[in-house]
Amino acid sequence: MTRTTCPYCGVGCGVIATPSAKGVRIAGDPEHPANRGRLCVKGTALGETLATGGRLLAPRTFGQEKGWGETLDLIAARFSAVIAEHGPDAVAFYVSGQLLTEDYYVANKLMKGFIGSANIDTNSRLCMASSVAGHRRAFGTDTVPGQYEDLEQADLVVLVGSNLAWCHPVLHQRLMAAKSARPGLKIVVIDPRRTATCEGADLHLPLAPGADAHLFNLLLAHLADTGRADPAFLRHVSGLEEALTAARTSTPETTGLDPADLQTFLDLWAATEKVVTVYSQGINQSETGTDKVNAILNCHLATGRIGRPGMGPFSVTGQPNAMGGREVGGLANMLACHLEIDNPAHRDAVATFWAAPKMAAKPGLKAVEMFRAVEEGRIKALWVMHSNPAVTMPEADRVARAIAGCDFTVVSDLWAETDTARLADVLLPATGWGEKSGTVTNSERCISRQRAFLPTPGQARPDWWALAQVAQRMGFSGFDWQGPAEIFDEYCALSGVAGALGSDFDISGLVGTDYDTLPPTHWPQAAQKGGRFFGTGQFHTPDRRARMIPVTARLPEPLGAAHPFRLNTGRIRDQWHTMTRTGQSPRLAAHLGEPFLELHPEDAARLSLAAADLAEVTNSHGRALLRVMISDRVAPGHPFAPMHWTGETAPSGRIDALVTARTDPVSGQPASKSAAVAIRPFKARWHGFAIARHDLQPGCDYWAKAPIPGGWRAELAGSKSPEDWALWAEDLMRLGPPALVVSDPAKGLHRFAFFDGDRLAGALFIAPGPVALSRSHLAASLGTADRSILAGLPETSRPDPGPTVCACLNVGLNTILRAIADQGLTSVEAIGQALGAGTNCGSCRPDLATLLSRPQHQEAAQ
Ligand SMILES: Nc1nc2c(c(=O)[nH]1)N[C@H]1C(S)=C(S)[C@@H](COP(=O)(O)OP(=O)(O)OC[C@H]3O[C@@H](n4cnc5c(=O)[nH]c(N)nc54)[C@H](O)[C@@H]3O)O[C@H]1N2
Ligand SMILES: Nc1nc2c(c(=O)[nH]1)N[C@H]1C(S)=C(S)[C@@H](COP(=O)(O)OP(=O)(O)OC[C@H]3O[C@@H](n4cnc5c(=O)[nH]c(N)nc54)[C@H](O)[C@@H]3O)O[C@H]1N2
Ligand code: SF4
Ligand SMILES: [Mo]
Repeated sequence: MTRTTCPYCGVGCGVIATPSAKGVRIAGDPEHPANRGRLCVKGTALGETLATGGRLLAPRTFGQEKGWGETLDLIAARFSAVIAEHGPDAVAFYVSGQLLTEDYYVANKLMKGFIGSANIDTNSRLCMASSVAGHRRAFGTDTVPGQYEDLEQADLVVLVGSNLAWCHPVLHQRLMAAKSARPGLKIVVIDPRRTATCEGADLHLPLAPGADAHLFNLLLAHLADTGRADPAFLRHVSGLEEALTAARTSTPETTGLDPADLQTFLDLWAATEKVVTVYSQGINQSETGTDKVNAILNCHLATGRIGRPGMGPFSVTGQPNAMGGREVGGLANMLACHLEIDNPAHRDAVATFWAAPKMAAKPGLKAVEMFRAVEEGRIKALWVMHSNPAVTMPEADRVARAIAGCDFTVVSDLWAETDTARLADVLLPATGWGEKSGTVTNSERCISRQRAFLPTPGQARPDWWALAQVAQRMGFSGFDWQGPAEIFDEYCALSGVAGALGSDFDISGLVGTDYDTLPPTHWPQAAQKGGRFFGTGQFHTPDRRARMIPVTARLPEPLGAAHPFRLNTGRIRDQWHTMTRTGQSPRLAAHLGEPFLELHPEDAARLSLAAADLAEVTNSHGRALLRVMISDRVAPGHPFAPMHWTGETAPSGRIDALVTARTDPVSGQPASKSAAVAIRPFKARWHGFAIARHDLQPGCDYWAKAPIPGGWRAELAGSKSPEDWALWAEDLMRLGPPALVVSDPAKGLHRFAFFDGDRLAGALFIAPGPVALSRSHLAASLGTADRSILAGLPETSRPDPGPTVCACLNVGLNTILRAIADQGLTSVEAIGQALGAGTNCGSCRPDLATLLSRPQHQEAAQ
């Protein structure tokens, strides 16, 4: 049994992993302070994502497997040659908030201290950059003041631009548990969309997209007008008057909110001292993200509601080591340990500590600029590590073309087939979660160990090792660590240097610590009892005062007639980003198995789109085909689509092809939630659904695939019908001729079943409209001797469970709706008792609450 940390979200839950002959048993660590034994569904399913079949197991150079030595020599030589000819700024690293701190440290040291450029940026630019910039403007450093406990101790928790129930599920469960123990704890959700997080909330404010800074400006003015400003705390703060003057330019109409709801919110916030404002991508991923952050911070600073139990602004981090990356200086405009690249004293101190021959003297290119420089040939050698930018960067098609056109690209990943890996000249096989060791820092500044408990597959190597080897081969010294413990030690020592310069990030007390047994450790260590910042001022600005920032709020650019919809994007409960790991689990794919467009009923009617039709979404730089899901949870004109599908899983569902590359001017963070798009029905001649024992590689206009137990399922559609459906089916299935065929060409209906002996090995269903058959029933037939399959309906003895709601116990929507109706269930607990749903990890409890509150839900065939 090994204690480690979950590799997904920034909650940073402790996991106990126990490998056995049957696979790895995963449990929540009862001793970890973040989760105390809880896990969400993604954490629970970790054991299902550790198979090494299909992994990249050896380095590949221009498509050929090569040894590590030769490959590392090549990388060092190519990077050195580019630097010699074009200077250090002609190379770049694009890294990730999922790297371990030790990997990050090495990448940063190599680029900023030895190559002499700061062209290292991270996917955190797409994620946390606006929070970082907002913190630095207000506090002087990128310091998160609070901790998780504050959500439990507050009397009001405001969740703004955060779908906490789906994206930080264990923290959300902690909040809900606190609320049920103390119903006086109020929760307000501010999100244009009515998300699962709204289920447990007292108030949902469906504000106009991008209007957050207006809302918090109105709040600031209201706080001042109702005498809530705290004169004692304001001695530690400057800029109140200027911030108020700017705030008073915002008007209630700009928020699009019901005036009574708006007033309720203003009064509640004003009257509640213990208030925590949690914010995430609805705030950060915006052209005005930094201003939105400061508009929130202003309200906490004016009232002194910061750094004390149960109060403060709280930017929750997305990735497992987003916070660690910020601490270690992973962004192009930062140095390690909260030191600043623009500050000569900071630069000199780090250069001396590293014995760096060529310290970068200016900030490097931020993600969007970096890929533009790649496109324009200014960057000639690029190393992408632990990220899939060909999918997740805005204007993703353009980014993919830029990477393909780069003179020399290295990609370190677990897989050779990701959309980005396919474009690389050199592929390096990385060790993954469970195979490697290091540390991560979660949203509340808790440093936790990830520990290896699996053998290293093939020739995979940790990311830090590949970086250190290249550094040595480029002739640099100071990269000869024997393992992550030594790197961590060096990093802790560097933080002592930073501490001496006044940085708050000083973990030098951990120098020489027993790395193997390092327990979850909050910093600042000195504040073990409190673990919070700024309760008594002491900001990291020259005058030690926080700065309130005047925010002149701006709404996003109005939409033009050509692209009249504003596309919101984000996450779904059971998938992680580009699904390279979660996408292997049938259990996780059962929740939402296809890219979709959540569209308001009025928009759908206007566009003549019915539920389950395909919509074609376009703008000047992208196109996507998405399954229509009609729902009044989104506002008219403001549809939502998930970010998870890729060239591997649904090539026409890559949503970032449509996302705008416009960025916040301060943070450089792109506005991933507000692309202007046009929508029209996709005129499919035929729709299809397939199941097969083997991976499917359909070649039609639209397809999306997902794993099912013992095989794959795929949704299909095309604008042209093949001449011979039987041949097409054979080509798709690669299982010989079909054993059963049902065909009615006049109606456009064709069904084929393929058997291996008496076992069903594949089936294809073609119809002129969306295929209305029970997906779960068909998936369950794979591998059985069921020859009634082409009827496509569940046998009466086996009612169709419908799409999965509870992924842990595999309970479907129809089963739950029937039980609610038949047994008169009225609470989430009662559903749990009747069906087990929601009783394991609890991630689906908000979804169960939705079903209870909306009994008019139709049974669904999925
Ligand atoms: N299941 C799952 N969990 C994850 C991840 C995952 O891939 N899957 N990824 C992790 C990562 S890296 C991150 S960064 C976090 C992200 O966690 P969140 O930020 O909570 O997730 P998102 O779905 O990106 O967006 C949050 C909400 O912002 C809303 N929004 C859009 N525009 C606006 C606006 O103008 N104002 C306001 N107030 N809200 C708006 C959206 O409707 C959406 O519900 O999740 C982490 N957790
Ligand atoms: N439209 C839209 N786009 C978005 C967002 C959004 O809300 N909307 N959110 C943005 C945000 S907040 C984020 S954080 C990004 C996330 O975007 P990415 O980081 O690009 O997405 P991932 O799928 O997490 O990519 C991680 C890659 O690392 C690989 N990998 C896994 N383990 C290891 C390892 O140990 N070592 C190495 N070297 N590789 C490994 C995985 O196989 C995968 O290919 O997406 C951003 N893009
Ligand atoms: S909430 Fe879920 S995904 Fe996030 S760290 Fe915990 S178990 Fe992992
Ligand atoms: Mo993120």
